Amino acid sequence: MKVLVVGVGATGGLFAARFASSGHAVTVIGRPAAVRSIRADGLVVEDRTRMSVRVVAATTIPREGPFDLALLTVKTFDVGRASADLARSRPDPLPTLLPQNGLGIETVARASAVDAGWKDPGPWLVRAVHSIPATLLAPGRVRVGGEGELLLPGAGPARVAADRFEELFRSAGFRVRRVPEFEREVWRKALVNAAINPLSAVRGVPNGRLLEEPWRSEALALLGEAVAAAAAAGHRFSEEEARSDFERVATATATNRSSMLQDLERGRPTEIEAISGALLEVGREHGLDLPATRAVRDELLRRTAGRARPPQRS
Ligand code: KPL
Repeated sequence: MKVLVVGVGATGGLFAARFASSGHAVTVIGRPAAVRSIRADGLVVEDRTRMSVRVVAATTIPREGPFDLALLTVKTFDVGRASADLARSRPDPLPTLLPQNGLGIETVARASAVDAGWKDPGPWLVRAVHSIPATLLAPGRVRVGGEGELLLPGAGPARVAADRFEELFRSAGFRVRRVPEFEREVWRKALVNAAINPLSAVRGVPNGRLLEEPWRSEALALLGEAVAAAAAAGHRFSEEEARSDFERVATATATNRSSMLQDLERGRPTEIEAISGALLEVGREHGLDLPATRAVRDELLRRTAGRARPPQRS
């Protein structure tokens, strides 16, 4: 398949490298430093071994050349811009994957694509949830942090487009699961991210350390508040279910530094607003106080001094 990967950070880099090494024709869109490094040395993935694969790299989405599938593997706050850039680059929609953490991603991507000219992107935009940990070592160089899987909608308007992504990811050796009640899975992941990402970032510890005190109690307080916000939004999870999800992900990605910790350490904006900020928004709408979530978000905002941005339309 001809695959366009917009955003070549940890997740985009890993996906693109695995697709290319499975025989797909991959074009990646990234920042100038990543593009320079990929053109010179290939896209490098360090797992148990080190592999370097050749992909086409560019800083802007090419207008020419048909692609079968696109993945927007940019950060939450860049989804609107990337979606608009893609829609401006071709008149007709193509199956486009949105594998970000956080809430409200599809709404932003759809609105930006419509503003940029796509008529009915609904069946083409495929929200995905994944737990495949990766670390960006340097532009164009990624380390795999453990096992994970990709979840795709098993029902709904984007089901047919999701079939194509299932085929692509399976052909590249990823574990894929289709889920009929997909919005619930988006929330399930948001609960885990709400407990792991901001806390691991402000405490500066890898995910597995959150299973130990004193961090465990803090993580469980964040998780409890996220469960309450989810219920207010119509998605019920028992405390036990949410706790076992948190423990499973923290164990499977124990040595991984969460994406938010990586962003904090690299001086980048973080995804705090699409995770904790979105939960606080739900809390406000439903009269719920979420003090632990507010405190960790405020702490992160203090540390990043204006770097965090919510998902926004282009
Ligand atoms: O989604 C993640 C992230 O870091 O953003 C987890 C699953 C917590 C892996 O680190």
